Amino acid sequence: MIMIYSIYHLSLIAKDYIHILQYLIVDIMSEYENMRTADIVAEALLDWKVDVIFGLPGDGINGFMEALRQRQNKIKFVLVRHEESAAFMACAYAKYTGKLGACVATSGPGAIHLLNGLYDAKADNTPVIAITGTTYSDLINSSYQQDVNLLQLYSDVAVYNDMISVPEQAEMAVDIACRTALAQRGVSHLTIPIDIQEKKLSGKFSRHNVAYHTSDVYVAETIPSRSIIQKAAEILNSGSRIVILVGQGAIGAGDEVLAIAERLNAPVVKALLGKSVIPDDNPYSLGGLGLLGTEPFSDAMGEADTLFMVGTSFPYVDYLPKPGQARGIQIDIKPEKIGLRYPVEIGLVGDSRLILSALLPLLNQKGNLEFLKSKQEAMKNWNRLLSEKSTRTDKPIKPQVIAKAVSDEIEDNAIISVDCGTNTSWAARYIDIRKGMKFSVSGTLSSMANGLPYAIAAQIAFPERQSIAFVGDAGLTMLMGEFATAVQYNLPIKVIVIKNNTLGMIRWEQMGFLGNPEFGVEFSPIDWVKFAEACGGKGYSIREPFEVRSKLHQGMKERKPTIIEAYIDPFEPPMPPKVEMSFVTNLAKSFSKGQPYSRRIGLTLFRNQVHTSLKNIHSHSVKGK
Ligand SMILES: Cc1ncc(C[n+]2csc(CCOP(=O)(O)OP(=O)(O)O)c2C)c(N)n1
Ligand SMILES: [Mg+2]
Repeated sequence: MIMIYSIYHLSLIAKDYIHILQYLIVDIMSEYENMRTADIVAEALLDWKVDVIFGLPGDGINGFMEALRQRQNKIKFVLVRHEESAAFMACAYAKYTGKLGACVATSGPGAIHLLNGLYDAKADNTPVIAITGTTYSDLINSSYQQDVNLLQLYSDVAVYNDMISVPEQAEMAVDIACRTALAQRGVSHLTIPIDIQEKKLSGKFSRHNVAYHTSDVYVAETIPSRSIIQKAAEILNSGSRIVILVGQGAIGAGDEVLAIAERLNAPVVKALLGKSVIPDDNPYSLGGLGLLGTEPFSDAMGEADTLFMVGTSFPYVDYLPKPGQARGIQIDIKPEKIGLRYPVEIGLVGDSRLILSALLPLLNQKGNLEFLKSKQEAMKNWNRLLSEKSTRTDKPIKPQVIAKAVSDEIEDNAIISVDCGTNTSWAARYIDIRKGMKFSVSGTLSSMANGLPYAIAAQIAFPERQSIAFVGDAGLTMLMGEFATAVQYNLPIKVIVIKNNTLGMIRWEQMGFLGNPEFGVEFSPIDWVKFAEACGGKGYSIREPFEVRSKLHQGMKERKPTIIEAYIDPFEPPMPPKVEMSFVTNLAKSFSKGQPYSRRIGLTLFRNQVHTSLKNIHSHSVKGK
């Protein structure tokens, strides 16, 4: 008993000695000794290769700003005009580079402004770290100036959400935050009280903490066991009408996707976030799906006996094959996404490129080309229809004409950032992705206003490439101040505005989905040329059909940030690939309830119909000759 007692005590004493020893070692070794919390956070972010941080300071975060000022040759601070943009930029930076995105804002209002952009990152599974300030540690929750409970506010958006309350915690907190954001592909949030940002590390770690016990190592590549891949191969080998659906998670695996498509004679459908996975003119591509998609995709989904999803959780399940119709296989980096949208037999968790490479040798070359050929044929017809719509010479100009001209004008390595609205439909269908291009959008959150901040982030990440924002006028208005940011940083982005002075998409939703007359969708116009010039950039206006190509060409060649506004037909409907009867009856209902402009809308629809029919007659007769 006595012996046990004394051993216990000896061990305690030994532990104390180890602790004292640790303090000594820390004293000798500490790279952070006597450093302010703010500096430790900045150093730790650098260890995670954070090289750009987007934000806007305030007194709640000035201590951290000083840390950034002192490290401006290692970490670039980009000053925005609205914190929401900073979060969008961090998200886009991560999407376009594959790195961790970062943003910073002050306590209270600054942190609140970040949220929408952070939700964009959360919704699209994009790793971002947000650093915010919080009021003085001894005044938290006292209704002090800008005292907002940020931990509570960020609890829904963040996968890791913490307050740094002592300098000794700082490095560990950043390590966990960065690793969690990368591992869970989401948002990490660290908030630091004003006084704590200034507080220096004294090395007085708590009894059970050990300095530097966390690291900045991240292991990302994962691949399932061979037996599971084999099972997936068996299902694919037994399918005869296989459709491959790719999303954002397949970006960078385009060659592997195409190799599998060839082996299986399987057409490839692209969710919008995965538009850049394979080129639009590739014979295996059926373009997009959903409301913004193509008609052939819709037929392919209807006929598929096997659905192979790669890196996508495309939300509109009604556009997928009916449950039970097709055997499902899914690749996703996040296990919780497996089986989320479609019942799958096999879920392959891991890196899509690695898994596809492992899968390919296990797949037999299919002989039957019938399914693929029928869809390729349908795609030719679909492309003829798009070509007919994008070569019209009507005035007002059809938005499709603008999108197609942009597509033809952009460089081979362009990065295209698109906003939310009818502009998304035009970009999805008429801007053709070539190999090497990048493309993104606020996908799952479908927020307006992301286009301009995304394009800025893209240009910062890739100064040598062409960065295009294709946006609506309302979306652009929301964060238009960022055009001045582009001017300030000499970023020669090109912003193409679809100018209809309307919340275009909402007009059609109110009429076509609910059968109501439009309400609250029109706004007074902005002269985007004057605005661009007032900011110090360049502006072009396209009003006439004959000047579409020349003005675009001129605008794209500018070395300054440039806005090209295109006056388009505000009544051109963004039609789904297959028009449902309910859409037509709702439209009629909205007309009967007093929809304004019903005559013009009716006429536009009628003319579109006549135009297509005439073209069809014409092309048939030409074919017949
Ligand atoms: C932040 C935000 N607010 C509202 C919406 C709903 N919404 C979706 S599209 C749209 C209209 C967008 O108008 P505009 O940017 O002019 O594009 P257009 O449809 O005219 O091409 C609105 C209000 C949204 N998606 N995001
Ligand atoms: Mg608009």
